[in-house]
Amino acid sequence: MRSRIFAILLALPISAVAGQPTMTIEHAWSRAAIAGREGVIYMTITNSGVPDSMIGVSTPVAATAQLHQTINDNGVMKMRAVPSLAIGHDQSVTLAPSGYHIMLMSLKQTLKQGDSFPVTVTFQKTGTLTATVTVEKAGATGMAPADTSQHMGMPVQHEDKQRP
Ligand SMILES: [Cu+2]
Repeated sequence: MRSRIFAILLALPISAVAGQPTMTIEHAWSRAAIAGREGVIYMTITNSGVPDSMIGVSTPVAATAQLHQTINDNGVMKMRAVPSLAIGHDQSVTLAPSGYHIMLMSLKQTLKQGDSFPVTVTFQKTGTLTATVTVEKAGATGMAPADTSQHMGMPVQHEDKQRP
């Protein structure tokens, strides 16, 4: 009896002892992109547990995945890598165009509209969480039906690429 209880406790991540999962990922989506190029993932993360931080991300479809933030630097949209993203108790954070996003560098495969692939997000306290990403069409904004021309034409630069 004692060993059985012990085994059950071992099988549960600490955050799940209370019952419900405390960190959830919803509406994880990407855009169609070509192998070798860059891709992107957006999602909504909701935290019903203790304050936590997203500290890492990985996916089998890209050599490197990084959390990025798009910033407006005197009218020029730029992207920069950010080491972590804090998500408070009962807080929901949406990674969306023009804000936070997961940047995929050197895609290992072409992402076609309708495809899906896994992404694993690491949180400081909750640990890892894997979600399924759905590939939408190139230029998709994640908002139903929207004019994408403005986003498409926006000059977006990687800050790190401008430095020697
Ligand atoms: Cu980026």
